[in-house]
Amino acid sequence: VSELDPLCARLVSGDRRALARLLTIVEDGSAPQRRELIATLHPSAPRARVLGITGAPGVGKSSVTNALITELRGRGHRVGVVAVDPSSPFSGGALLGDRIRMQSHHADQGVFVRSMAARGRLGGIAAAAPEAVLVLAAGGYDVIVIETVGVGQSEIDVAALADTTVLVMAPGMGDAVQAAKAGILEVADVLVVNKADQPGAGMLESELRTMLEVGHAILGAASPSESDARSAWVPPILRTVAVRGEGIAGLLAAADEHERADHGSESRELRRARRWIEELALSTLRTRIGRSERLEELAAAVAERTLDPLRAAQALLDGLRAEGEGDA
Ligand SMILES: Nc1nc2c(ncn2[C@@H]2O[C@H](COP(=O)(O)OP(=O)(O)OP(=O)(O)O)[C@@H](O)[C@H]2O)c(=O)[nH]1
Ligand SMILES: [Mg+2]
Repeated sequence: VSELDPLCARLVSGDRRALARLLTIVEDGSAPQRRELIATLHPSAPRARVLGITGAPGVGKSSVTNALITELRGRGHRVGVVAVDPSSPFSGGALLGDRIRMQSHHADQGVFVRSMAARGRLGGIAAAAPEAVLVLAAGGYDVIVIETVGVGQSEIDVAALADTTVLVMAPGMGDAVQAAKAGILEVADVLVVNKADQPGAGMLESELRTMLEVGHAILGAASPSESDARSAWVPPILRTVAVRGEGIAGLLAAADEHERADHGSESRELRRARRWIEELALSTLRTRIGRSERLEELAAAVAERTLDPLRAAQALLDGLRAEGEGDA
């Protein structure tokens, strides 16, 4: 009998130490119990609402999250927070999450904050985050906030998972231009100009407004099918002073509205499931390719031009398929 069943039972009954241990299994994607854990929790875990909070370093994501927790607790929700650190290979000690934890919700049993390393496992946050959401939901947390720092892939991954993605910016950091360049603006459902008590908030807001208009025009023309569901939704731009809780009720109201409005041709749940399977399959493939000795042989042949790269890739895939199953 596995040690997992009692742990899962404790998780469901609200045991925070069990929750922490199960999240570690998920974070370390290679843990042998992970597959069984997911299989055990998946059929019956409640569906949780997922809010993504993204933005450049220091713009106030944790402060916004902290204020959001207060708001959500006021509505009676139990809130799980996953703070993703894309730069660190280990979640270890005093990272983002701990910074929140040390603030107002330290002693609140209805709040659980966890830091997680994006590079801790293959597939990064795209692979780990949906599993963390599953574990937290099974533990009774019905709203899950995922905070990601930086500008890049991790934000796009989180946007794919979240019901609503909030992009936080702050004046005086050239964020709008950066975000637009990185393609972040198009995955954001709500834009927040935080630190609105600082000079330059108005300028950032109008800069954003312009970029949104331009971006929408280009996006709408370039890929009408993909943007179908989203194109109807125009991301609102809100001002907050997170450290004082100002504008946070409005932010949550905007997220609510987005969730009600986001009626694409297919459900969020379906999109999420597709993406989840895809990511698992891809990381399995990457692992197997990484382990394959065949790659070296094929690379040598391609380098010497005795084999063309298309045939080499085909041979690699054929070889992997023959190697068997059970790595996802
Ligand atoms: N003046 C002002 N300062 C703020 C506001 N929100 C956050 N800050 C400050 O900005 C700094 C960074 O805030 P965090 O919430 O840690 O920002 P973050 O985006 O989570 O930072 P990282 O996780 O390190 O990327 C802190 O010193 C906050 O006190 C605000 O609305 N106004
Ligand atoms: Mg933070």
